[in-house]
Amino acid sequence: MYTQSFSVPDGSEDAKSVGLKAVPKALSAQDAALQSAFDARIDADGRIEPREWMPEAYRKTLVRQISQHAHSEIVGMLPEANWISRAPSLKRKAILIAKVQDEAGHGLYLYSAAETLGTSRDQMLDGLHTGKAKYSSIFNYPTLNWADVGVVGWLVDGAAIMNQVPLCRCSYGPYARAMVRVCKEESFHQRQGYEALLVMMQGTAEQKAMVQDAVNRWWWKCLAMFGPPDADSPNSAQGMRWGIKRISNDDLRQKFVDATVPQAKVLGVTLPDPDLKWNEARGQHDYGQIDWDEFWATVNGNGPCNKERLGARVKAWNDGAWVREAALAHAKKQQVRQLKEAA
Ligand code: FAQ
Repeated sequence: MYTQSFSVPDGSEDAKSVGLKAVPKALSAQDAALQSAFDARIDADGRIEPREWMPEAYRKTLVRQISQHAHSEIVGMLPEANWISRAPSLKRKAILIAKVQDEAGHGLYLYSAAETLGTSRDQMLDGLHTGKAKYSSIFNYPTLNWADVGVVGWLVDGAAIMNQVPLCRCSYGPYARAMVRVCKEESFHQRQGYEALLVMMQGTAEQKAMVQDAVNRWWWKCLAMFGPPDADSPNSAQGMRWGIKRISNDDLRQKFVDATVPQAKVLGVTLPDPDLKWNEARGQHDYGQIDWDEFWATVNGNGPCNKERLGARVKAWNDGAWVREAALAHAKKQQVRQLKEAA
């Protein structure tokens, strides 16, 4: 019977229906040479550039991760943009406008980086708008008051930086280069959030309570942002092998906890975890259990704001149709004019 598996074409419906694993196609001599040159570059910690040969699975993984990252930046504008009109002063309004604008810029660099892999922006946006593509779980929670805006800056941007600094060393050149600028801007975002909270913590008892309440609501969601535990992370091993991911989900989460505990102390807030304590032997903090059921429910579309967020993005896309049509009509008109002038 084992011979049957060898005669089943790669990935065919027949194979799937009887539960057989697809048999990888043998590489041609030319592909084998390209593959070993690629592997050697990865092993030497080199960069892969858009026009160079790369395995299809590497390309696919990058499109998945970079487009999801871009979608996160774009959807991530929504919870904060809600507060632009309600920011407590002109200064805070100007800072928040700049931050939200930066997130839009990050989304655009990242879509451009993903486009170098041969996937169009329309394809990526279609994935977002039809709910097929993921974006970060964290943006499916509401920003209930002004303290939430500070906490998003401090903790959400703080977690984003922790995850993104290693991506500046990603093996794919355009992604790594985009991340350098993104990280510089995220660093400003994190500081502005922390500073806004420091000011509130010098205010009234009510203001202090607002900050503590916001920290209580966001802390666990930020820990989950780093993705599932390493043992349940299907993409990690290959992502690390390819030099896309440099530090694992759990190791980044631990670094974030260790960096944030002293910041919380300076701020004067408590992190809502009774199990959070310094472990002398490990030289790191122990922390409690993350609610992974809640995380997966949110990732799979059932968080508190998933429908609202996606609805807002689809509406923006539909409302912008006339701008895209006008830009295309203008470009066409210019092309015709240039052709006429050249004739
Ligand atoms: N939310 O096997 P792994 C920001 C999915 S930007 C939703 O571990 P991987 C800036 C994952 O996609 C924040 N889904 O996957 C800002 C995979 O599903 P798939 C975004 C998640 O790729 C701040 C499945 O679970 N940052 O905050 C999440 O090796 C403030 C299994 O997971 C990035 O995207 C999640 N949290 O590792 C903006 C950074 N975690 O695709 C505005 C780049 C996991 O197989 C305001 N991305 N999943 O169907 C990465 O580093 C990685 O993709 C991870 C996931 C670490 C997110």
